[in-house]
Amino acid sequence: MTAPRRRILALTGGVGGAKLALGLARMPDPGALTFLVNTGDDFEHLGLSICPDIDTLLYTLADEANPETGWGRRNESWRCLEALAEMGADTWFKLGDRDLATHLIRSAALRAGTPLTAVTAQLARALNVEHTILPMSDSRIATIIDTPLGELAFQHYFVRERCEPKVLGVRFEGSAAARMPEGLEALLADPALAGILICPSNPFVSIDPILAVPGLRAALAASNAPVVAVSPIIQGAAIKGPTAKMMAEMDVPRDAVTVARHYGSLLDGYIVDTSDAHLVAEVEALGITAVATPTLMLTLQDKINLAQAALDFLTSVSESTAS
Ligand code: FO1
Repeated sequence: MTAPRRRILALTGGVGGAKLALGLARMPDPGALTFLVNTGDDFEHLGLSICPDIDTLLYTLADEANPETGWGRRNESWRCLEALAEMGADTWFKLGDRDLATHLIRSAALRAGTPLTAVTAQLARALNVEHTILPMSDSRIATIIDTPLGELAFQHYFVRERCEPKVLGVRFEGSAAARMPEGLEALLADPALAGILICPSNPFVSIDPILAVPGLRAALAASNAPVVAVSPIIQGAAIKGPTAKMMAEMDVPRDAVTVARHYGSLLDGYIVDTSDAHLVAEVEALGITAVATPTLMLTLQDKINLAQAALDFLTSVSESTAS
């Protein structure tokens, strides 16, 4: 009898998370990967249902992502956006012509009553993505950012206002009534699940919305598989996006330790960048096993190396908790 395929669950949102996701998928022996993806960024725009983090991951894994931006599709054209501008419509959110195909397919399917999980699986098949992409919920959850301008829906804060307003608070509208996606509980109970990885995504607006789905954080913590996070902060700065700016606005120290403290007891292990190796002891003082390894992902090989290091670390954390 052959052994069941090793399974890994990775929580991700945004471009930083998708980089590690690609590294995992391109390892020589990735096993069966499931990505649990933030949908708090989703919104309705020009009548279309847009799921930016799902699409960033789909396109990245399909080798379809725009290499300059990390979001949207490669070989893109912008004729529709140009026509929208000529007709005086909103163009602050840039939808390319090829990207529009995804939004049209998704919007029609959702309108016909197909759950987001099923539409996402359909899009993954269409783009030849073999790994499983699970939205964090089939229910609608919207990340709302409280700012001096008032409450802003996530894309209005992130893209339209370019993350400039000070963040006074974050809430996840609809999360109290949301349910975990089908299949997640079975995965968490599967003995073949070797580990749970939290990608170096923004903890406050990419990972927290996932953990806010009722029962989800507790289910991850209760799983026999170890939970390991990769720090999105290197030497006090985020590689991309507003993580460090948000930390300054929240008045918390802008370093990798703060992120480990934020995830707290959920974590069995934590990975910091080699340049932050001096923080390992501080993380371990929180009761979390920590390791330092290169986490900056500039090339595909960097991504694969970090994925391999994360899986090796998951194995060693799992062996030390079992002994
Ligand atoms: N990000 C931008 O900064 N500007 C855009 O115009 C923009 C358009 C866009 C279209 C489709 C899509 O799937 C993503 C898009 N993003 C854009 C990225 C996205 O809004 C953010 O990176 C995420 O929501 C943050 O994780």
